[in-house]
Amino acid sequence: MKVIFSKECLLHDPPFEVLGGQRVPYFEKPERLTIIENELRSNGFEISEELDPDIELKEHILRVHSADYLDYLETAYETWVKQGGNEISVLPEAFPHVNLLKASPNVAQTTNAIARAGVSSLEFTSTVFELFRIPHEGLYCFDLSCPITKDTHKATLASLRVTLTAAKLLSSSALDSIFALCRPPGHHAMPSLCAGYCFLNNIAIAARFIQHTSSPDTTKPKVAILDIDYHHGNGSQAAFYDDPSVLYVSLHGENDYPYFTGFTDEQGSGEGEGYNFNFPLPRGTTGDDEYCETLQRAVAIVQKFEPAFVLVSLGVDTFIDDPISDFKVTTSGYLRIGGIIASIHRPTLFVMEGGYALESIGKNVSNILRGFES
Ligand code: SP5
Ligand code: ZN
Repeated sequence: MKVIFSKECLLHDPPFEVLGGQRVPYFEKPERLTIIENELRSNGFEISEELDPDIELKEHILRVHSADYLDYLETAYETWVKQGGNEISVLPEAFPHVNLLKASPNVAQTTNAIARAGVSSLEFTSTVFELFRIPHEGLYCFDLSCPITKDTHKATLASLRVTLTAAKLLSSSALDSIFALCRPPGHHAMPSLCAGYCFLNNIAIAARFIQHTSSPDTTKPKVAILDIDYHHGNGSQAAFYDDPSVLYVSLHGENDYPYFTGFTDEQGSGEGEGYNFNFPLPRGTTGDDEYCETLQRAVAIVQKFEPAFVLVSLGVDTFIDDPISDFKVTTSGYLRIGGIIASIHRPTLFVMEGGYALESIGKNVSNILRGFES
Protein backbone atom coordinates (compact mmCIF):
# COMPACT_ATOMS: atom_id res chain seq x y z
CA MET A 1 0.00 0.00 0.00
CA LYS A 2 1.27 3.44 -0.90
CA VAL A 3 1.73 5.89 1.99
CA ILE A 4 1.64 9.71 1.70
CA PHE A 5 3.50 11.70 4.35
CA SER A 6 4.92 15.18 4.98
CA LYS A 7 7.53 16.38 7.48
CA GLU A 8 5.58 19.65 7.79
CA CYS A 9 3.01 17.68 9.79
CA LEU A 10 5.61 17.56 12.59
CA LEU A 11 5.67 21.34 13.07
CA HIS A 12 2.68 21.44 15.43
CA ASP A 13 4.17 20.71 18.85
CA PRO A 14 2.36 22.34 21.81
CA PRO A 15 4.00 21.66 25.19
CA PHE A 16 0.81 20.89 27.12
CA GLU A 17 -2.97 20.62 27.23
CA VAL A 18 -5.46 20.62 30.11
CA LEU A 19 -7.20 17.28 30.79
CA GLY A 20 -9.28 16.38 33.81
CA GLY A 21 -8.35 19.63 35.53
CA GLN A 22 -4.63 19.05 35.11
CA ARG A 23 -1.91 20.46 32.92
CA VAL A 24 -0.43 17.42 31.15
CA PRO A 25 2.17 16.98 28.39
CA TYR A 26 0.48 17.10 24.99
CA PHE A 27 -0.49 13.52 24.01
CA GLU A 28 -0.81 14.22 20.29
CA LYS A 29 2.97 14.46 19.71
CA PRO A 30 4.96 14.75 16.45
CA GLU A 31 6.89 11.59 17.44
CA ARG A 32 3.72 9.60 16.80
CA LEU A 33 4.18 10.16 13.10
CA THR A 34 7.92 9.52 12.90
CA ILE A 35 7.50 6.26 14.83
CA ILE A 36 4.79 5.10 12.40
CA GLU A 37 6.88 6.25 9.43
CA ASN A 38 9.90 4.24 10.59
CA GLU A 39 7.84 1.14 11.31
CA LEU A 40 6.17 1.28 7.90
CA ARG A 41 9.52 1.76 6.16
CA SER A 42 11.00 -1.26 7.88
CA ASN A 43 7.94 -3.25 6.80
CA GLY A 44 8.60 -2.37 3.17
CA PHE A 45 5.82 0.17 2.62
CA GLU A 46 6.49 2.76 -0.08
CA ILE A 47 6.37 6.22 1.51
CA SER A 48 6.01 9.27 -0.72
CA GLU A 49 6.59 12.82 0.45
CA GLU A 50 5.50 14.24 -2.89
CA LEU A 51 2.40 16.27 -2.23
CA ASP A 52 0.10 17.44 -5.01
CA PRO A 53 0.78 21.20 -5.41
CA ASP A 54 -2.27 21.78 -7.63
CA ILE A 55 -4.98 21.14 -5.06
CA GLU A 56 -6.53 24.46 -4.00
CA LEU A 57 -6.95 23.70 -0.31
CA LYS A 58 -9.14 26.68 0.54
CA GLU A 59 -11.80 25.83 -2.00
CA HIS A 60 -12.11 22.35 -0.51
CA ILE A 61 -11.88 23.43 3.14
CA LEU A 62 -14.83 25.77 2.62
CA ARG A 63 -17.08 22.84 1.67
CA VAL A 64 -16.85 21.75 5.33
CA HIS A 65 -15.67 24.73 7.41
CA SER A 66 -16.86 28.34 7.66
CA ALA A 67 -14.82 31.17 6.12
CA ASP A 68 -14.58 33.01 9.44
CA TYR A 69 -13.21 29.93 11.20
CA LEU A 70 -10.57 29.43 8.52
CA ASP A 71 -9.63 33.09 8.81
CA TYR A 72 -9.35 32.61 12.58
CA LEU A 73 -7.01 29.62 12.21
CA GLU A 74 -4.82 31.63 9.85
CA THR A 75 -4.57 34.73 12.05
CA ALA A 76 -5.22 33.63 15.66
CA TYR A 77 -1.59 33.23 16.71
CA GLU A 78 -0.44 36.54 15.28
CA THR A 79 -3.38 38.46 16.78
CA TRP A 80 -2.89 36.77 20.14
CA VAL A 81 0.80 37.68 20.36
CA LYS A 82 0.14 41.22 19.12
CA GLN A 83 -2.31 41.66 21.99
CA GLY A 84 0.29 40.54 24.51
CA GLY A 85 -0.64 36.87 24.71
CA ASN A 86 2.10 34.37 25.55
CA GLU A 87 4.20 33.13 22.67
CA ILE A 88 3.66 29.46 23.48
CA SER A 89 0.15 29.11 22.12
CA VAL A 90 -3.39 30.43 21.80
CA LEU A 91 -5.59 28.65 24.33
CA PRO A 92 -8.98 29.94 25.51
CA GLU A 93 -9.73 30.56 29.16
CA ALA A 94 -13.41 31.46 28.80
CA PHE A 95 -16.20 30.13 26.62
CA PRO A 96 -19.34 32.02 25.57
CA HIS A 97 -21.74 29.38 26.77
CA VAL A 98 -25.17 29.58 25.21
CA ASN A 99 -26.80 30.33 28.57
CA LEU A 100 -24.43 33.23 29.11
CA LEU A 101 -25.31 34.71 25.74
CA LYS A 102 -29.07 34.49 26.15
CA ALA A 103 -29.20 37.48 28.46
CA SER A 104 -26.17 39.28 27.09
CA PRO A 105 -26.10 39.64 23.33
CA ASN A 106 -22.74 41.38 23.11
CA VAL A 107 -20.52 38.51 22.08
CA ALA A 108 -19.83 40.18 18.75
CA GLN A 109 -18.25 43.13 20.50
CA THR A 110 -15.39 41.13 21.89
CA THR A 111 -12.09 41.87 20.20
CA ASN A 112 -9.91 40.40 22.93
CA ALA A 113 -7.90 37.51 21.50
CA ILE A 114 -8.28 35.39 24.63
CA ALA A 115 -12.03 35.76 24.41
CA ARG A 116 -12.12 35.21 20.66
CA ALA A 117 -10.26 31.93 21.03
CA GLY A 118 -13.23 30.67 22.98
CA VAL A 119 -15.95 32.76 21.41
CA SER A 120 -18.87 30.68 20.45
CA SER A 121 -19.53 28.82 17.26
CA LEU A 122 -22.07 29.13 14.51
CA GLU A 123 -23.47 25.70 15.23
CA PHE A 124 -23.40 26.19 18.98
CA THR A 125 -25.16 29.52 19.26
CA SER A 126 -26.76 30.08 15.88
CA THR A 127 -30.23 30.30 17.40
CA VAL A 128 -29.04 32.88 19.86
CA PHE A 129 -27.27 34.77 17.11
CA GLU A 130 -30.44 34.80 15.02
CA LEU A 131 -32.50 35.82 18.01
CA PHE A 132 -30.37 38.82 18.85
CA ARG A 133 -29.23 39.55 15.28
CA ILE A 134 -25.61 39.16 16.33
CA PRO A 135 -23.17 38.98 13.42
CA HIS A 136 -21.83 35.46 13.01
CA GLU A 137 -18.23 35.50 14.10
CA GLY A 138 -15.86 34.10 16.63
CA LEU A 139 -15.98 30.81 18.44
CA TYR A 140 -13.76 28.24 17.54
CA CYS A 141 -13.06 25.82 20.33
CA PHE A 142 -14.83 23.43 22.70
CA ASP A 143 -12.04 22.01 24.83
CA LEU A 144 -8.49 22.69 26.06
CA SER A 145 -6.64 20.28 23.75
CA CYS A 146 -6.14 22.57 20.77
CA PRO A 147 -3.43 25.11 21.54
CA ILE A 148 -2.54 27.09 18.41
CA THR A 149 1.23 27.54 18.18
CA LYS A 150 3.20 29.60 15.67
CA ASP A 151 3.33 26.68 13.22
CA THR A 152 0.03 25.00 13.93
CA HIS A 153 -1.73 26.29 10.85
CA LYS A 154 1.17 25.31 8.58
CA ALA A 155 1.09 21.76 9.99
CA THR A 156 -2.70 21.63 9.69
CA LEU A 157 -2.59 22.58 6.02
CA ALA A 158 0.16 19.99 5.42
CA SER A 159 -2.00 17.38 7.12
CA LEU A 160 -4.87 18.23 4.80
CA ARG A 161 -2.64 18.28 1.72
CA VAL A 162 -1.35 14.81 2.60
CA THR A 163 -4.96 13.60 2.87
CA LEU A 164 -6.16 15.21 -0.36
CA THR A 165 -3.07 14.07 -2.29
CA ALA A 166 -3.91 10.52 -1.21
CA ALA A 167 -7.62 11.00 -2.01
CA LYS A 168 -6.78 12.27 -5.50
CA LEU A 169 -4.43 9.35 -6.19
CA LEU A 170 -7.04 6.88 -5.02
CA SER A 171 -9.92 8.35 -7.00
CA SER A 172 -7.99 9.03 -10.19
CA SER A 173 -6.05 5.80 -10.54
CA ALA A 174 -6.58 2.12 -10.22
CA LEU A 175 -5.21 1.88 -6.68
CA ASP A 176 -7.28 -0.15 -4.28
CA SER A 177 -5.92 1.50 -1.16
CA ILE A 178 -3.73 4.31 0.13
CA PHE A 179 -2.74 5.66 3.55
CA ALA A 180 -2.57 9.37 4.51
CA LEU A 181 0.00 9.44 7.31
CA CYS A 182 -0.79 12.86 8.73
CA ARG A 183 -1.37 14.99 11.82
CA PRO A 184 -2.96 16.99 13.33
CA PRO A 185 -5.92 14.60 13.11
CA GLY A 186 -9.37 15.80 12.02
CA HIS A 187 -12.47 13.88 13.03
CA HIS A 188 -13.46 16.08 16.01
CA ALA A 189 -13.22 19.34 14.03
CA MET A 190 -16.59 20.98 13.34
CA PRO A 191 -17.50 23.65 10.75
CA SER A 192 -16.22 26.33 13.11
CA LEU A 193 -14.78 24.53 16.12
CA CYS A 194 -11.46 22.95 16.87
CA ALA A 195 -11.17 20.34 19.64
CA GLY A 196 -9.69 16.96 20.50
CA TYR A 197 -6.35 17.75 18.74
CA CYS A 198 -8.28 18.49 15.50
CA PHE A 199 -8.39 21.76 13.56
CA LEU A 200 -9.52 20.86 10.03
CA ASN A 201 -11.60 17.76 9.40
CA ASN A 202 -9.31 15.99 6.92
CA ILE A 203 -11.57 13.02 6.22
CA ALA A 204 -14.76 15.10 5.81
CA ILE A 205 -12.98 17.44 3.41
CA ALA A 206 -11.63 14.40 1.54
CA ALA A 207 -15.14 12.95 1.16
CA ARG A 208 -16.40 16.21 -0.36
CA PHE A 209 -13.22 16.50 -2.47
CA ILE A 210 -13.79 13.07 -4.00
CA GLN A 211 -17.42 13.87 -4.73
CA HIS A 212 -16.64 17.25 -6.32
CA THR A 213 -13.65 16.18 -8.38
CA SER A 214 -15.16 13.03 -9.82
CA SER A 215 -16.01 12.98 -13.51
CA PRO A 216 -18.97 15.27 -14.29
CA ASP A 217 -20.49 12.53 -16.47
CA THR A 218 -20.94 10.14 -13.61
CA THR A 219 -23.38 10.62 -10.77
CA LYS A 220 -21.87 11.95 -7.55
CA PRO A 221 -20.08 8.97 -6.00
CA LYS A 222 -21.34 7.66 -2.68
CA VAL A 223 -18.71 7.71 0.07
CA ALA A 224 -18.69 5.75 3.32
CA ILE A 225 -16.70 6.92 6.34
CA LEU A 226 -15.81 4.12 8.73
CA ASP A 227 -14.45 5.61 11.96
CA ILE A 228 -12.42 3.17 14.06
CA ASP A 229 -10.73 5.75 16.29
CA TYR A 230 -11.54 5.17 19.98
CA HIS A 231 -13.40 8.48 20.13
CA HIS A 232 -16.65 9.36 18.39
CA GLY A 233 -15.98 11.53 15.32
CA ASN A 234 -18.49 14.23 16.17
CA GLY A 235 -17.17 16.49 13.41
CA SER A 236 -17.47 13.90 10.65
CA GLN A 237 -20.93 12.91 11.84
CA ALA A 238 -22.05 16.56 11.85
CA ALA A 239 -20.64 17.27 8.38
CA PHE A 240 -22.92 14.71 6.73
CA TYR A 241 -25.77 14.38 9.19
CA ASP A 242 -28.44 15.36 6.65
CA ASP A 243 -26.65 13.99 3.59
CA PRO A 244 -27.58 10.51 2.28
CA SER A 245 -24.61 10.47 -0.14
CA VAL A 246 -22.07 10.11 2.69
CA LEU A 247 -22.57 7.29 5.19
CA TYR A 248 -20.96 7.69 8.62
CA VAL A 249 -20.38 4.61 10.80
CA SER A 250 -18.43 4.82 14.06
CA LEU A 251 -17.24 2.40 16.75
CA HIS A 252 -16.14 4.19 19.91
CA GLY A 253 -15.86 4.17 23.69
CA GLU A 254 -19.18 4.67 25.42
CA ASN A 255 -19.50 7.59 27.80
CA ASP A 256 -16.08 8.97 26.93
CA TYR A 257 -14.77 12.01 25.06
CA PRO A 258 -16.37 13.91 23.26
CA TYR A 259 -19.03 12.95 25.82
CA PHE A 260 -22.02 14.74 24.27
CA THR A 261 -22.20 12.86 20.95
CA GLY A 262 -22.02 9.31 19.62
CA PHE A 263 -25.27 7.84 20.94
CA THR A 264 -27.10 5.11 19.03
CA ASP A 265 -30.18 7.24 18.42
CA GLU A 266 -28.12 9.72 16.36
CA GLN A 267 -29.16 8.29 13.00
CA GLY A 268 -29.12 11.31 10.69
CA SER A 269 -31.77 13.88 9.88
CA GLY A 270 -33.92 14.88 6.90
CA GLU A 271 -32.73 13.12 3.76
CA GLY A 272 -29.76 11.86 5.75
CA GLU A 273 -31.92 9.87 8.15
CA GLY A 274 -30.72 6.27 8.22
CA TYR A 275 -27.19 7.13 7.03
CA ASN A 276 -25.51 7.63 10.40
CA PHE A 277 -24.62 4.72 12.67
CA ASN A 278 -23.02 4.80 16.10
CA PHE A 279 -21.70 1.76 17.95
CA PRO A 280 -20.70 2.85 21.46
CA LEU A 281 -18.87 -0.03 23.16
CA PRO A 282 -18.28 -0.55 26.88
CA ARG A 283 -15.11 0.83 28.42
CA GLY A 284 -12.88 -1.54 30.31
CA THR A 285 -14.06 -4.78 28.70
CA THR A 286 -13.97 -4.28 24.92
CA GLY A 287 -11.17 -6.49 23.58
CA ASP A 288 -10.32 -8.03 20.19
CA ASP A 289 -13.31 -10.39 20.00
CA GLU A 290 -15.97 -7.89 21.08
CA TYR A 291 -14.45 -5.22 18.85
CA CYS A 292 -14.20 -7.43 15.76
CA GLU A 293 -17.74 -8.72 16.20
CA THR A 294 -19.11 -5.17 16.16
CA LEU A 295 -16.79 -4.18 13.31
CA GLN A 296 -18.31 -7.00 11.23
CA ARG A 297 -21.75 -5.50 11.80
CA ALA A 298 -20.47 -2.03 10.88
CA VAL A 299 -18.86 -3.42 7.73
CA ALA A 300 -22.13 -5.11 6.72
CA ILE A 301 -23.81 -1.69 6.89
CA VAL A 302 -21.09 -0.18 4.71
CA GLN A 303 -21.43 -3.01 2.16
CA LYS A 304 -25.18 -2.58 1.94
CA PHE A 305 -24.65 1.13 1.17
CA GLU A 306 -22.51 0.17 -1.88
CA PRO A 307 -20.14 3.14 -1.67
CA ALA A 308 -17.77 3.98 -4.53
CA PHE A 309 -15.09 4.74 -1.90
CA VAL A 310 -14.47 3.85 1.72
CA LEU A 311 -12.66 6.38 3.91
CA VAL A 312 -11.33 5.01 7.20
CA SER A 313 -10.64 7.25 10.19
CA LEU A 314 -7.72 5.20 11.42
CA GLY A 315 -7.15 5.59 15.14
CA VAL A 316 -5.27 3.08 17.24
CA ASP A 317 -6.26 4.60 20.57
CA THR A 318 -8.43 1.47 20.99
CA PHE A 319 -5.14 -0.19 22.06
CA ILE A 320 -4.99 -1.88 25.47
CA ASP A 321 -2.11 0.34 26.65
CA ASP A 322 -3.35 3.63 25.26
CA PRO A 323 -2.80 6.31 27.93
CA ILE A 324 -6.12 8.16 27.44
CA SER A 325 -8.52 5.39 26.37
CA ASP A 326 -10.20 2.32 27.83
CA PHE A 327 -10.43 -0.51 25.28
CA LYS A 328 -8.33 -3.69 25.23
CA VAL A 329 -7.53 -4.22 21.55
CA THR A 330 -4.13 -5.90 21.12
CA THR A 331 -1.38 -5.49 18.54
CA SER A 332 -2.39 -8.75 16.84
CA GLY A 333 -6.05 -7.65 17.00
CA TYR A 334 -5.18 -4.91 14.50
CA LEU A 335 -4.30 -7.57 11.89
CA ARG A 336 -7.84 -8.92 12.22
CA ILE A 337 -9.32 -5.41 12.07
CA GLY A 338 -7.46 -4.69 8.81
CA GLY A 339 -8.72 -7.97 7.36
CA ILE A 340 -12.33 -7.18 8.22
CA ILE A 341 -12.07 -3.75 6.55
CA ALA A 342 -10.61 -5.40 3.43
CA SER A 343 -13.71 -7.58 3.14
CA ILE A 344 -15.67 -4.48 2.02
CA HIS A 345 -13.76 -4.76 -1.29
CA ARG A 346 -13.91 -1.08 -2.24
CA PRO A 347 -11.15 1.46 -2.96
CA THR A 348 -10.09 2.56 0.52
CA LEU A 349 -8.42 5.68 1.84
CA PHE A 350 -7.00 5.35 5.36
CA VAL A 351 -6.57 8.68 7.17
CA MET A 352 -4.55 8.84 10.41
CA GLU A 353 -6.47 10.01 13.51
CA GLY A 354 -5.62 9.14 17.15
CA GLY A 355 -3.42 6.67 19.04
CA TYR A 356 -1.12 7.75 21.86
CA ALA A 357 0.83 4.69 23.06
CA LEU A 358 4.16 5.62 21.51
CA GLU A 359 5.82 2.23 22.15
CA SER A 360 3.25 0.39 20.04
CA ILE A 361 1.69 2.92 17.69
CA GLY A 362 3.96 1.95 14.76
CA LYS A 363 3.27 -1.76 14.98
CA ASN A 364 -0.46 -1.22 15.53
CA VAL A 365 -0.90 0.99 12.47
CA SER A 366 1.30 -1.25 10.37
CA ASN A 367 -0.75 -4.28 11.42
CA ILE A 368 -4.03 -2.68 10.27
CA LEU A 369 -2.52 -1.97 6.86
CA ARG A 370 -0.88 -5.41 6.62
CA GLY A 371 -4.08 -7.11 7.74
CA PHE A 372 -5.90 -5.20 5.02
CA GLU A 373 -3.44 -6.30 2.37
CA SER A 374 -3.15 -9.97 3.23
C1 SP5 B 1 -8.11 12.46 17.53
C2 SP5 B 1 -8.32 12.01 18.95
O1 SP5 B 1 -8.11 10.85 19.27
N1 SP5 B 1 -8.66 12.94 19.86
C3 SP5 B 1 -8.91 12.58 21.21
C4 SP5 B 1 -9.02 13.71 22.16
C5 SP5 B 1 -9.32 13.23 23.54
N2 SP5 B 1 -9.25 14.25 24.53
C6 SP5 B 1 -9.85 13.99 25.81
C7 SP5 B 1 -9.23 12.84 26.50
C8 SP5 B 1 -9.88 12.55 27.83
C9 SP5 B 1 -9.07 11.52 28.55
N3 SP5 B 1 -9.60 11.16 29.81
C10 SP5 B 1 -8.56 10.70 30.69
C11 SP5 B 1 -8.82 9.34 31.22
C12 SP5 B 1 -7.53 8.75 31.73
N4 SP5 B 1 -7.64 7.36 31.94
ZN1 ZN C 1 -9.26 9.22 19.35
